[in-house]
Amino acid sequence: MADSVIRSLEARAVKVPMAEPHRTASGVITESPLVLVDLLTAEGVRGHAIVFTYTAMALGPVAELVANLAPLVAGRVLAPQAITNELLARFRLLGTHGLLGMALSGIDMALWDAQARSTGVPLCALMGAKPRPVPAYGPVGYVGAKDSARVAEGWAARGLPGVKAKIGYPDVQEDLAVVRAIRSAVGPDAAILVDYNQSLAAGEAHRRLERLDGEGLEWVEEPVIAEDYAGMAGVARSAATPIQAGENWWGPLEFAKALEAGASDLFMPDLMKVFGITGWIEIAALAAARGIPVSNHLFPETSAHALAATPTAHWLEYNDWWNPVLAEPLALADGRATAADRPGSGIEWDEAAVARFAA
Ligand code: SMN
Ligand code: MG
Repeated sequence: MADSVIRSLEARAVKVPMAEPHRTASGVITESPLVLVDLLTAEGVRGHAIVFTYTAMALGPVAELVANLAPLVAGRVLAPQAITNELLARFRLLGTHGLLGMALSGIDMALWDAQARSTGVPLCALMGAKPRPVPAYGPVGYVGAKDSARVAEGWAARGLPGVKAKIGYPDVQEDLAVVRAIRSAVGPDAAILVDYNQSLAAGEAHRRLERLDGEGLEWVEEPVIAEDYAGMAGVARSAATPIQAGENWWGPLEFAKALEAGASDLFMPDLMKVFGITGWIEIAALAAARGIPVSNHLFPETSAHALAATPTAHWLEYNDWWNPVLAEPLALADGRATAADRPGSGIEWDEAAVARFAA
């Protein structure tokens, strides 16, 4: 089969409105600023990917970064892992964390999508796997006990076996009240996960985890600053509840550092921060070697493929924020998410919506 050659790479900026702001202890997401990455091969095959910039302040710069990187990719033979690793090496002096890392990760996801489409297989098949159902949990924002229970009840009514609540209220009593209100709403068998979004100092984290340990939680996520491997490891050692982290670790090397430090019991890479599928594959292998359960952070459509190819796949974080610009969002059935069994990652734009939300 002749090699595919990349013809072009384009970036479009959109702002997708949210039904309601997503509050966390470390800030509020009021809309989804997205860079839509489109790669076209000489054979007319397209690869699509999303970069989520969290704030509109970063939207223009990331879109421009992707556009500025296009000449480094156009004309190249479509070889996702080789291209990503060459681009990472090319930017050693600048450093590949932050906005550049996000742009490179988005390009990587588009490269893998295009390769899967040109091969005529689902993305996970390129990774050696078949689509398979992964248990999914739904998000609950930092909205107090009553509304947290209401939102959790909504996810349970949709058949999801888990919910994740954002906590880190001024007093640990409020954290406990939220957890207990959700438990009353979802019943004894559902999984309750909580997320501090890096909001606690290590000492406070120890104190709060002691109070939470009796609540039967599935995990406590990012209790302290993500880069504080030693602080996180101290909390992980003393807490009975598993510690979860990873959405803010950049690439496989930071997961290796976290592993060496014993920083977390569980891993949850964010495809947009680990250099896409290329980085995820390395992290999945590291986790498999040590038996560390792996979940995703956001990017549900592409993460469903990545998790299908992850030996220690744990939970899929479901999120529907970007569904308005997707022609076929990730489907849920019986509380599980299964990667789209068609060529590529499953990412297809709803072009009318993309035009409507153009930034
Ligand atoms: C989160 C934070 C910010 C935006 C989306 C999601 C959260 C999570 O940390 O784990 O889902
Ligand atoms: Mg989180």
